[in-house]
Amino acid sequence: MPANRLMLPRTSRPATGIVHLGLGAFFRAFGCVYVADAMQAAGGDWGIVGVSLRSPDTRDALKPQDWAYTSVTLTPDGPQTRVIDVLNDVLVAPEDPQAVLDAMCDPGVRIVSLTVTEKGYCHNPATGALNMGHPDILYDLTHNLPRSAPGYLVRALQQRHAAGIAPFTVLTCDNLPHNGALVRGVVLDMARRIDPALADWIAENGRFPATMVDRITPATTDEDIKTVETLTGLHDAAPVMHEPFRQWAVQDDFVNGDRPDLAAAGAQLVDDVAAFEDMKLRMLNGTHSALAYLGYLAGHETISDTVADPAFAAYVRHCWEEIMPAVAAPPGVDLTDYADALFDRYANPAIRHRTWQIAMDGSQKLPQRLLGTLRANLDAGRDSPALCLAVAGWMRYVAGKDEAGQPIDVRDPLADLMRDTATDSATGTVAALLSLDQIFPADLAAQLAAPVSLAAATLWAKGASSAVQEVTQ
Ligand code: CS2
Repeated sequence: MPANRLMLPRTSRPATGIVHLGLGAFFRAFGCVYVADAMQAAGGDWGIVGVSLRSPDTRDALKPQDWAYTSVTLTPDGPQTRVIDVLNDVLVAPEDPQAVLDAMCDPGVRIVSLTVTEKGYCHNPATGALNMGHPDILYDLTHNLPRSAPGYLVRALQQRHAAGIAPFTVLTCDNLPHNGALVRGVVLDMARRIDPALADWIAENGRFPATMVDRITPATTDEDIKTVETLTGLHDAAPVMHEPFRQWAVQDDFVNGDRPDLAAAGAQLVDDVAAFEDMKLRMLNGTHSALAYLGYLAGHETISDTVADPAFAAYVRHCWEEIMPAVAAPPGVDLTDYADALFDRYANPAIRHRTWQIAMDGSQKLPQRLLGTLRANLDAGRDSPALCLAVAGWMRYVAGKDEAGQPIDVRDPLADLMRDTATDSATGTVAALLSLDQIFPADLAAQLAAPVSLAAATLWAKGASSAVQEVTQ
């Protein structure tokens, strides 16, 4: 007999206070859980309307469940389930952009949060500025019904301005450096091109707090859906699977100070997020990407498989030795303890986080994950052979063929360009990819040429497993 569908009897629900753009597994495993905890601890009308910017899948899966879903905490000792019930609706932007703008213009909505991935900000990864060559940005500048996330923010703020409603706080939750300032810059640039008075109003009244978000959340698989059915006896078409760990550092800068009581839910409300952000992007995401490219090339399917290989376990620890001098620890944090905890998180065998998933969109990720650290080390005269090997691993990966000569399914906005730019040789590929100025500023490319070529020569000649061993010797 098929299991019953997950469905909670709901008598009353909190009014909507948040519209979230980019309702993927991560935000449902992270932001929605914090908001649920905050409302449980301290109340408030912070129900969430989720928006999918592309596909209807999440909406279609959650609608028959009245928007409730199961959050599964994957501990090494077994899973724990909990139903999360903070969504009031899910909209699919391309189906009805006006409905999304209407939701964002509801005066009860005081926060618009985002997890739209790095590329969703339509910026130049090397500079952080709005990419004026982006087709969605060009479209959104001349149309009232937008396509891009920055377009939705600007057009909704424009409508609120015209209607005399205060702006919402823009709460970015993506892994970008100085993410608050970055989204503010992109929004102001776009607004200024539409109406300078609108840009002035946003600059004066809008708020764009920076955040550091952290919870490992692999994409949900069909097998996960079956596991949840076995655990709970109920069919949930869109559960989220995640690690026990979570950390949210939020700059406490909201329009009218209006926000859920995130501190009651365990978030850190701070004046300056930069140190948290740098530490997490460089120590976690930097090594995640390093393990993703090199682990994939060595034939490892997940991060836990990768660090179960002693050569990679030694390699990732070596990477942290190179990264730590380039990170200023946030108050009260010991970076060595942080690295040890990261290793345990990566090794959690219950988390099946595919190297292929993390390898996506590297052109948008490399600058904040690896290149900032490399620049800091170069400036200080420190060598970083393990991190240069990570960059070489990314190059080999995006060149599009694995070590057996089989094609790699590279997902990246620059995938075609990178594959066409790469050559058959290590030297040619390194030179060609370093010349992409969307990723590598020219001065950094010049400094990286020699050490990355050295790493690439070993990687191409001997393969990823041997290369990671050699670099740690
Ligand atoms: C990962 C992140 O997919 C990726 O690129 O590095 O999603 C990572 O799992 C999270 O940032 C952890 O908080």
